[in-house]
Amino acid sequence: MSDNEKEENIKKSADPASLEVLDLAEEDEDLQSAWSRYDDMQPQCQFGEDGVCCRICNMGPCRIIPGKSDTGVCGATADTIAARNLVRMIAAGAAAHSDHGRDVVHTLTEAIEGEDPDYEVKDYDKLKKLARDFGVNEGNGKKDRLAKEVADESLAEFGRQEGDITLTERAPDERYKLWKEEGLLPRGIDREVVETMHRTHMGVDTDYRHVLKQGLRCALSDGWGGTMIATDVQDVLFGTPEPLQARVNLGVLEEDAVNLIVHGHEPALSEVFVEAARDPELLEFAREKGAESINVAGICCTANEILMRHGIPVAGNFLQQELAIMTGMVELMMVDVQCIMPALSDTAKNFHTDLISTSPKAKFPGVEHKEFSEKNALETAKEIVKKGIDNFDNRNPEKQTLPDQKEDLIGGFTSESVFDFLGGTYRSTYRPLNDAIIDGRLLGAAGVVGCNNPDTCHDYNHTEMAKELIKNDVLVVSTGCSAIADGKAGLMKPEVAFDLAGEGLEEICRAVGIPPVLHLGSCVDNSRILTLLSNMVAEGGLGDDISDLPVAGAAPEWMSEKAVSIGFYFVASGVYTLLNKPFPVTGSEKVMDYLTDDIEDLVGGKFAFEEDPKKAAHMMIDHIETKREELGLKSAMYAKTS
Ligand code: BF8
Ligand code: SF4
Repeated sequence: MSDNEKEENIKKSADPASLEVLDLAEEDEDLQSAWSRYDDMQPQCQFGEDGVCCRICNMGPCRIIPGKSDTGVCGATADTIAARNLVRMIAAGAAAHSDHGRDVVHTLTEAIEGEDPDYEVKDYDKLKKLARDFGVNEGNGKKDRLAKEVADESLAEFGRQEGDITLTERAPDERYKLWKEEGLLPRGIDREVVETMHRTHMGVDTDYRHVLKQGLRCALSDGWGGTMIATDVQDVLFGTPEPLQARVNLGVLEEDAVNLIVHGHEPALSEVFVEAARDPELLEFAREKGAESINVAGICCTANEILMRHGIPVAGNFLQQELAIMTGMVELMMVDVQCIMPALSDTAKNFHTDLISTSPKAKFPGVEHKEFSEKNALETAKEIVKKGIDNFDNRNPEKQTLPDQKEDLIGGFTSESVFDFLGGTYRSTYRPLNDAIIDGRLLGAAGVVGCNNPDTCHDYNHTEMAKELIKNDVLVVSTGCSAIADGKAGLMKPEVAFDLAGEGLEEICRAVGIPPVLHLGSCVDNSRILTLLSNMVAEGGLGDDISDLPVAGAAPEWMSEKAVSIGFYFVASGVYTLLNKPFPVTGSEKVMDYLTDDIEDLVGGKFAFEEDPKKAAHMMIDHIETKREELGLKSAMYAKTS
């Protein structure tokens, strides 16, 4: 590969391990990657990018060309078309998270009824807390009775026809009141998704503001509904994470071990997969095959789930899924749902890797399917592990590339555990966090979350934004692929605060031993951030609503429809939310204005778009400072750095 080509690759990823594999991959003309396919896709369709292409009925497809075809055949304007397309993205994102949540509730139900022998309630305290939130009387009954009632209540949230979903009551009173007054309180999750699809059918809801308002309500049913249920019930079933140490990046793959990768989102199978990989008989089988051990590592949010609860190493984030296979070191990759590139099938054919799909909801052409059922989870997991071990001696030494890079991190923070730390061991309290913000030691807090996208240098926006924020005494919490990016960049080690954090944040990290960037989990764990924000308001001294808090959110490399739903539920909860690239609605000035301006009058949060991560961080910092001023807080204790 020429120096020029290497130079070009540097623009593709900020992660040296990824570049090492990418450089080699580009020398092999049989190999493609998301980056090469992205290049092949240029120029991308401008109508699609602007959101002014409509194909929801067969009079179309219609596309808006100002001065030529200003409306679709039915008369729909660019505003209507862009708004409809966008809220359909929200509905799909909300559906993905919430269907995940529903499956977890099913697992809980079956576990209690004895149908899923491999699962049990691991966190009884969390169960009791959830029971209180659902108004289930704890009584002095048995754990199983309580779990059954909580599971029934959780399931009812999906289909509730009238009245709002229960967990919205976790929001501050002011926020709940606002949602109620504005007609934004979400009813059952399924109902909001279905109604969004109905309203965006040909010839139904065409006032763009009205359409977008339904988008906000639908997103709220995700954030405070399906997503929150997913997190909480996973904690009940698999245990609430506690801070722990782990490692991240492709270098976690091991030369002498059978490397098995779990990729996707739902932890039900990966939890038992981890257990299966520790089975003495399977370890013995691995040794017979010439391996020293069995190494399970994760990709994407499944990785975050088992990292948070077991310290299982993370091989990489979204754009590293193909690269992991290209190392030639992976015996087997097991996938379930969401963010799985169909291209994996072709990539795997070039290597010895066995690719196995497991979800009844997702099959991939050319990929072996081994359907997972909670009823025989451990058995299925063992079969898959065995298959991976059996593949160990098929490794081709000529096709191996093992980057060294692996970084230590502390993960496993939750809205509960962070502040057990900050608040001392006696009771969980947000007082020290709020006080640190009030006295100006901390400027505020930011959630930086979301995907990778080959349209942006991989990991660069996440890590540069996080660095700029911590330098200015903004505590960063992170989830999803953003958290993996920060972990790889070493930002989740407590000692990094000494070099990179501002003085105030450094003092806090030093005193309590936390990193300046906190790993809060997977994408459904964005609900932990909603809880955290509500708890900050409840602790007092920082206003009465989430929109009063000196905080901001960002998804600086966003890609998926889930990210659209997440962005909307944060804005609908009152959070200023920054994305690198706008939603595909730029063909409608009115929709753009609504999202970046008018929406603030409705919900107190709004969107902003900026591609440069440093500039974007400063927009977030400016917003945080405005909120500080509005609250009458002292100026920051330490000077701002630009
Ligand atoms: O749910 S951050 S690329 S892996 S969508 Fe996907 Fe985006 Fe990663 Fe997790 Ni979330
Ligand atoms: Fe065209 Fe209207 Fe049909 Fe959309 S709904 S495809 S704009 S005719």
